[in-house]
Amino acid sequence: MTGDLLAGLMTASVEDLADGAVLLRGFAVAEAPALLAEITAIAEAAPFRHLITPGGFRMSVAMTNCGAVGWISDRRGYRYGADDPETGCPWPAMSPLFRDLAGRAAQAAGFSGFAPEACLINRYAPGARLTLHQDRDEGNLSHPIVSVSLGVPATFLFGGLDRKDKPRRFRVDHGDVAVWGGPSRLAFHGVDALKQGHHDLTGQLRYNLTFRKAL
Ligand code: MD3
Ligand code: FE
Repeated sequence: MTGDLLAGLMTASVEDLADGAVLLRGFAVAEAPALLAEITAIAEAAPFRHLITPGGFRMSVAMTNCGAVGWISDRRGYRYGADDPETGCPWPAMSPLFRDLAGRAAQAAGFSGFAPEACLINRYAPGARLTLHQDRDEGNLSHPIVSVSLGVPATFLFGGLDRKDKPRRFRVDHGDVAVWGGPSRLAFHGVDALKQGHHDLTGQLRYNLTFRKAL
C-alpha cells in the first residue's frame, strides 16, 4: 500500500454498504476546500443548470460536468456528450486533483486503475432530491462509480437490483466518499430531499461529485 493511500485511510473509516459498495468516511475532508474552489471555477465556464428529464420534468438538483464527456438529460433522453449544450463548448477539463482523488478512493475500495472520463457535479439546495434510479448510461459497467459528498449532510437511499427492493438509508457527511462497483454497480439508489442546514464551506448547499468511467 502506498504512503498517501495509507495516510488517506488513517483519517477515514471504511464501512461496507453491500457487496462491492464501500463508504470511506472523511476520505476527502482535507481536499474539500480545493475541490470547492475548483467547482466554482468549473461553474464559471459551465454554469449549474436544472436539466429536463425525458418525461419533461425539471430536475430539482442543479448539475454541471467536467471531463472529456459530461452527463446530460433532455427530452431526447440521457447520454454523455463532449460539449455543454448550453454553451456549445467542451466541458471544462478534469483536474489532476479530481482525477487522483477518484483513483485513490477506488483503489482504497479495491478497484485498480480507475481512470474516469466524466465527473458529474450535483448541487443540492434545501428540498432538492434524486429519486431512485440506476446509473446505466456508461459504456463500461465493469468500473465503479466514485461519489464525493461536500457541504450539508444528506441521506443516501441504497436499494437493490430490483426497483421494488426496499432501500436502506444512510447519512453522508462532508468529505465522505462512496465507491459503488461489482455486484452493486447497477443497484437502485437516490438521495432524500436535502434538509435545511449549514456548512461553513458551502452555506446551505450540498455538492456531490460523481466520477464515472463513461466511455
Ligand atoms: C449506488 N448522485 O448523480 S452517487 C447521480 O449524491 C447520483 O448526488 C448521488 O446518484 C448524489 O447519479 C451520489 C450515489 C450513487 C451513485 C452510483 C451508484 C449510488 C450508487 C451506483 C450503484 C449503486
Ligand atoms: Fe446515480
